[in-house]
Amino acid sequence: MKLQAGGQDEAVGVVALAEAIEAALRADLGIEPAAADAAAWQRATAIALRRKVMVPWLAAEAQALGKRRVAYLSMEFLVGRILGDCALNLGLYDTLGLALDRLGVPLAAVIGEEPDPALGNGGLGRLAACFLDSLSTLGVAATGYGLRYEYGLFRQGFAGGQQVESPDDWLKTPSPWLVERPSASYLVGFGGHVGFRNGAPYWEPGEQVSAEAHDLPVVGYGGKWVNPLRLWQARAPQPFDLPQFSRGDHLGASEAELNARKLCRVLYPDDETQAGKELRLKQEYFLCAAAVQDILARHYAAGGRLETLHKSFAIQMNDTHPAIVAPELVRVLTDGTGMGFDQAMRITTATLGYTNHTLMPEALEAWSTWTMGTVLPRHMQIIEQIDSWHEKQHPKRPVSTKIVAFDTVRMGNLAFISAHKVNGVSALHSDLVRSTVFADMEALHPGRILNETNGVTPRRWIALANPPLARLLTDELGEGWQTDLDRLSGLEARVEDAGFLDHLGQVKAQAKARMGALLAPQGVVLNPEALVDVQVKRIHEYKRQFLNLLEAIALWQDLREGRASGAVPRVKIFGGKAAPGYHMAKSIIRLIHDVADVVNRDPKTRDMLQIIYPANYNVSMAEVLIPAADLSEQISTAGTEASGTGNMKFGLNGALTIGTLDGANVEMREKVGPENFFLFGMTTPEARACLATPGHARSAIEASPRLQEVLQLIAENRFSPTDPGRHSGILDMIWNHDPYACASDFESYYAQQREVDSLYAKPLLWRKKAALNIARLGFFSSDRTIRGYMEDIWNVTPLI
Ligand code: 26Q
Repeated sequence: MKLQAGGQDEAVGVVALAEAIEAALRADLGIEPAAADAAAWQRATAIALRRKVMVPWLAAEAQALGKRRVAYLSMEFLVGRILGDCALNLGLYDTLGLALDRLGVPLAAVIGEEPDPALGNGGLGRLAACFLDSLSTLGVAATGYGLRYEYGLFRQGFAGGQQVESPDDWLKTPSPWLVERPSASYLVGFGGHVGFRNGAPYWEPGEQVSAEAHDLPVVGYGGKWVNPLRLWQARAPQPFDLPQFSRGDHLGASEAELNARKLCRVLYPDDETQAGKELRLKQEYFLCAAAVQDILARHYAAGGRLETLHKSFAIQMNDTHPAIVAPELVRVLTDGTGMGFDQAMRITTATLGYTNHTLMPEALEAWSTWTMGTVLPRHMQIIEQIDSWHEKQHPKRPVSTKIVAFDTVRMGNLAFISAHKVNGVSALHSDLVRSTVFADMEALHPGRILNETNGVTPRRWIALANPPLARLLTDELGEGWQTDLDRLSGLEARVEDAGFLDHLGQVKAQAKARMGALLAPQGVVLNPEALVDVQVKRIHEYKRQFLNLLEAIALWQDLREGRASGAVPRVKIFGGKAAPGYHMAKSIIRLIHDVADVVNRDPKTRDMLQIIYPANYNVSMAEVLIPAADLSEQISTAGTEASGTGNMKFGLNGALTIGTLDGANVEMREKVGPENFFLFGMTTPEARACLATPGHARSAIEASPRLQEVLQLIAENRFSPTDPGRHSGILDMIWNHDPYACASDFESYYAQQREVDSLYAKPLLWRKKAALNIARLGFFSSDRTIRGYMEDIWNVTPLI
C-alpha cells in the first residue's frame, strides 16, 4: 500500500536514491555503511534529499526575482521534523522507504533520529509553519524570517509528577537542513545615542551585532516551489580580540562573541504572558532589523528604490512580537535619505499587516519607555513621532488608542497604527478584536480589521501523520485532495456505506496501535477498545485542563459507586508544557499526575478509565496522538481561545469534538453540523456575565453535588495521601476565584461527556459522525487561509 503514486520508473528511482544516500554517507560524512548507526543514516538521507531540493529552490529563486514577495516575520516557527515532510513534498516518500529498505535501515528509525526543532511555544509558531507550507505549495514567493535559537523550547520531564525543564539542544549535531548563507550578513545596532547630522537625527548605536542567515528550505507539495525560512544567528562582528588574547586575557578576548551569542541562545518559553525582559526586546529588534536589511537588499537587487518598497514587499507581523519593524522601516526610509516622515509612514503602512492572536490583557506586549529608550533610542523617538502623526489625523482620539501612555509603549497600538490591515484568526475572535481590545481603533479606522480564519496543512497533518487515512482518501477521492481539501466533501456520499465506515474504523485502529507503540516504553498498556480522549496544548488556566480533570475524577467516582451504567472504557490523554514560571499551570500538571496515579492503580476501575500524560509534547508527538483520538477536547472558556488549530487537526483525522463556542470551534460546528459536535458551556457574553458576578464559583459548586464530591476528594487528600494539603492552592482557586469558570461550566460538560459515552456505544453511528467531520472540514486547510491573506492583505498572486 503506497502513500504516493510512484514515478515513471520507480525501480530506477529507488536504486538511484539508495546510491545517493550511500554516497552521502561515505563522501560527506566519512562513514562506511557497515559502521553507520540510525543517526548517521538520518544525516546521509537528509543530505541526499537536500541535493534534490536545491534544483527547484534555485529555479524558484530565479523565477521570483523582481516579483512581489511576502515576508512573514515571526519570533516562532514550529516546523516539526523535516525529513519525512520533505520526502513527501518531493513525491519521494515511498521511494525513500524502498531505498532505505535496500540499505537495510527502516524509514521510521531514520525519521525518528531527527531532532524536532522546537523553535516555538505552541499555536502561533505552528501556524507560521503551516503558512510557510501553504505558501510554497501555492507557489507564492515568500520568506519566513525568524531566529535560529540555539536552544528551542525546553524539554519537559516529570519527576514525582512535577514538570522539570531541561535545555533542548537541537543543534548538538548540526542540522543538514540549515543552509548557511554567508552572503546574507548584516549589522544590527543597540543602545548608544541619537546625534545630529546636517540638522537631521542620526542613530549612533553603542553596540553592534552581526546577523547571519541560515535557511531552511520549505518545499511545496509536488516539489514545484521552494521558499526559504531564513533564521538569523547573532555573532560578534569580530569574533575575537587577538591582541587581548595574546596579552593573556583569554576570557575577555571573546567577550563580544559571548555577548552577541546571548541574543539567540534561547526561545522565551512563555506564551500568553508577557515576560518584560530587555533581552526579549533585543531579540525582537534583531529579527526585524536583519529582515529589513535583507528585504531592502532584495529590493535593490531587483532595481527597486526606497520609494517603491511597498510595491515589491508585503510584510506580515505575526502578533506584536515583530512590531518594532514599523519604526525600523520608518528609520531606514527617513534617516539620511531625504525622505519625509509622512511619505515614510505611507510606505510603511502600505507594506505592513498585523495578525492579532490574543485578547488576553496579560499577553499584550508593552515596554517601558525607559527600556525602549535605552535599547533603541532612535526608535523611541520615531514611536513618539508615529503617535503624534496619528493624533494629528485623529485629534479627538481616545487615550486607549495612544501608543505611548503611562510611560509604556503599547505594541498592539503601534502595530495597529502602522499596518494597513489587522486581522483576527477566527470569526469569533475577529469580532471580539473589533468589539473589545481594538474597539476604539475600529471606530477610527473602520474596515481595517478583518478576519482570516486559521487553517492547517493537510500535507503534514493528514498525509504525513496518518498514512492509512491518506490512502483511504486517495482510494475514495483520487489524488488531489492534498492540495484541494474541499474535495473531502466527496466523502459525504459514502457515510452510509458500511464497507467505507469499516475501513475508517481500521484506520483509527492502526493509529491507536501507533500511539500504543509510542506509549509502551512508559509501561502503558492500552485497551484497544477504549475511547481515546485527548487534550494536547499548552497548559493554561483558560484552556481548562483542570475542567477535564474534574470530569475524570467525577467519572472515576461514578465507576466506583456503580453509578456509571452508560460508561464506555476511556483513556484520557493529556499532553503539553507549562511556562516555567507559571505556578498554577504547574500545580495543575501535578494534580493530573496525582489523580492518574490513584485512578490507574484502582483495580475496580482500571479497565474503564486510564489517565495518561506523556512527557514533552511536541509536533512529533502530535503527529502520533492526533490521528489516534476519538474525542478532541476543545474546552476553553468562551471568548478566550483566539482560534485553536489543534481542533482542526483532530477533526480532519476523524475525531469528534467536545467543545465550547470559542475560537474556531464555532465555525467548525457550523460546518460539521450541530448534531455532529458535542457542544457545552456558556457563550462568550454568558461567561463574561458569570465571571463578573461575585461568588460565581461558590454558587456553581453549591448547586452541584457532583462537583462538591469531586472537590471533597481532592480536599481529603485522596490524591496526595502522603502530602496533605498539597493541592490546597488549586482548591482555593476554584472556590474563591475560578477566573475561567470551570465550576459554572462543569455540569454542562459532565452531561455532554455522558452523551459522548452513549454515542461511542453505537460504533456505526460514531463512525458515521466521524466521517462527516472529515468530509465537512476541508475549509480548514491553511491553503484556504493563505489565499485569504493573499487577496485581502498582501495583494500577491502565485508564480506557478
Ligand atoms: C510575549 C512576550 C514575551 C514573551 C513571550 C511572548 C509570547 C510568546 C508566544 C506571547 C504569546 C505567544 C503565543 C501565542 C499563541 O500561540 N497564540 C495562539 O495562536 C494560535 C494561532 O493563531 C491560536 O490558534 C490560539 O488560539 C492562540 O492562543
